[in-house]
Amino acid sequence: MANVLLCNPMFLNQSAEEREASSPYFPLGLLYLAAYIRERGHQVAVFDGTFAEGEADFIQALKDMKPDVVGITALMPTKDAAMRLGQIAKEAGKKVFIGGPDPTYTPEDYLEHPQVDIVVHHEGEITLVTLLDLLDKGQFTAERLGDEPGIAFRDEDGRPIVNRPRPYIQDLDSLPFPARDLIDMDKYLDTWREQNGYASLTLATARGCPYGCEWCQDAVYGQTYRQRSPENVTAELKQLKATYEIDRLRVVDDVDGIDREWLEAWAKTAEVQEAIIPFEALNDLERQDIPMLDVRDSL
Ligand code: B12
Ligand code: SF4
Repeated sequence: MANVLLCNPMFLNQSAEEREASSPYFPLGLLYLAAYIRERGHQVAVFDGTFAEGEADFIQALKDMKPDVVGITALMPTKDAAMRLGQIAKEAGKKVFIGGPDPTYTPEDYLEHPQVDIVVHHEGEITLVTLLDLLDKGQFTAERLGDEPGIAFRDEDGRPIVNRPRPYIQDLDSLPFPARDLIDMDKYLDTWREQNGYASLTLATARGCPYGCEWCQDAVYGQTYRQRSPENVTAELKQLKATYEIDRLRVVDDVDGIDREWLEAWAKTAEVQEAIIPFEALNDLERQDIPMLDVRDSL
């Protein structure tokens, strides 16, 4: 089975803007991927730049873990750092995969960087595990990659090929909860507490947005709206309450509060199971009738 190091190239100490925002960004996408590939038998660790000193720590992680594959996530503002880590990994002889919102928008741009072997676009879990399985079976060839949805790669002549997106996962309850045990959660929560007076962590209840605004059309989870069941989300809340000292949740869905029945069912299930944690949504909630409301007003 493959040995994988997943990397978050966001170094807090290199970004004054991020430090000012005082809400260190949990690499939730990487934690979903880590949980998914771990469940399928691959070995995985996360290099989280958030509290690292710098690139020397990444070099050390490569030495300690000796991964076959380095998978890096990227947003527009973290692209340069992602490419630097990719370069270091390539020079150390690793296969380099890159994914996340920005590579999804511009896969060709990422393929212009020779250190990138594969761009994974859109939802990542099934695509990543499929690539790792191909590696394990010795089938990681341009011919085989040509059939694989959800990736962009260079063919044997070095031409960029962007394959069609992979169909989305319909049953989100089938996903394991994010592997939060692979990052230093206490450090995140302490930082939140120090800077904001409360500790908050992120949670996703749904993927996609049905509205399709033009500028956002090719987002990671596309023009779909897939919800976890209220029971599945409540089970995660119970796990979070049992494991961490947290005051709030940040719901990081693409769009919030559009399914009133779902919200009511979630509120009821969480109440029955004594799993309520106040939450705040990222969008400015003006729909003040939503149950378990945004907690900002009450503080
Ligand atoms: C929540 C959120 C925030 C929150 C983060 C809260 C927190 N503390 O965690 C806040 C408000 C802080 C924030 C800030 C910003 N955000 Co924001 N944010 C989001 C949002 C709504 C959800 C992100 C999320 O958690 N997704 C859930 C996880 C599970 O999904 P994921 O990370 O995409 O991972 C999946 C795939 O992408 C893929 N994948 C990801 N990485 C990798 C790596 C590999 C190797 C593989 C194989 C696959 C893979 O697999 C994962 C599982 O399917 C997205 C919209 C969206 N849906 O993408 C915008 C979004 C990511 N944000 C965006 C932007 C621009 C920003 C800011 C730059 C805004 C600003 N000007 O300050 C900052 C940058 C923050 C930073 N640290 O770099 C853009 C990015 C655009 C781009 N081209 O990069 C997005 C896409 C919104 C948009 N539509 O424009 N953001
Ligand atoms: S997430 Fe927001 S911007 Fe994107 S399609 Fe949905 S409503 Fe529009």
